[in-house]
Amino acid sequence: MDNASTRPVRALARRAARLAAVVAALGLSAWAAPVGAAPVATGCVVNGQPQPGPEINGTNGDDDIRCDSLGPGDVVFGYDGRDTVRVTFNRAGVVNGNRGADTIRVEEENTGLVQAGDGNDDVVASFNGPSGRIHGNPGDDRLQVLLNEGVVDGNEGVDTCFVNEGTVLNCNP
Ligand SMILES: [Ca+2]
Ligand SMILES: [Ca+2]
Ligand SMILES: [Ca+2]
Repeated sequence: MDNASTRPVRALARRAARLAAVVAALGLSAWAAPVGAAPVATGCVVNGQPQPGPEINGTNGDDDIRCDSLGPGDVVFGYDGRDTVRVTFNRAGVVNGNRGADTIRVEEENTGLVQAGDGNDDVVASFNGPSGRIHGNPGDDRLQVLLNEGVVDGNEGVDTCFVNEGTVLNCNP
């Protein structure tokens, strides 16, 4: 059991080292965005077309939405359909899957709000920070967070949550 319990810690240490390397590569400017700064959505692409933000809009069909980073005031809308939304860093932005069975990935860090919306959604986040909020909303959702310091809420439906730390609400089991 001891070996098993130390394994995630080592994985997290590796991830932290990788995260530090990414932050260093970014020159810290986006990392230390001042309060009240303009939206800083970067690298957002919807179905192959770049979108500048602060609103990143999908369609009522099945969309593929990617963003390198979201900042305060940036909002992603998947709308209807089975959307795939992948965000590397969500720094106080908002990600909405809206209706449909959506797949949402926050690959490095979430300090904003993720709302999967109606439907049976699949959400994975590596790190959910103290201000991070991840909501499954109605439907039978699958929520997975490797390191949670914020809130993960399955809301209505039979939700399956893989979350070890932090606040975990409305998950079964
Ligand atoms: Ca859509
Ligand atoms: Ca959707
Ligand atoms: Ca849902």
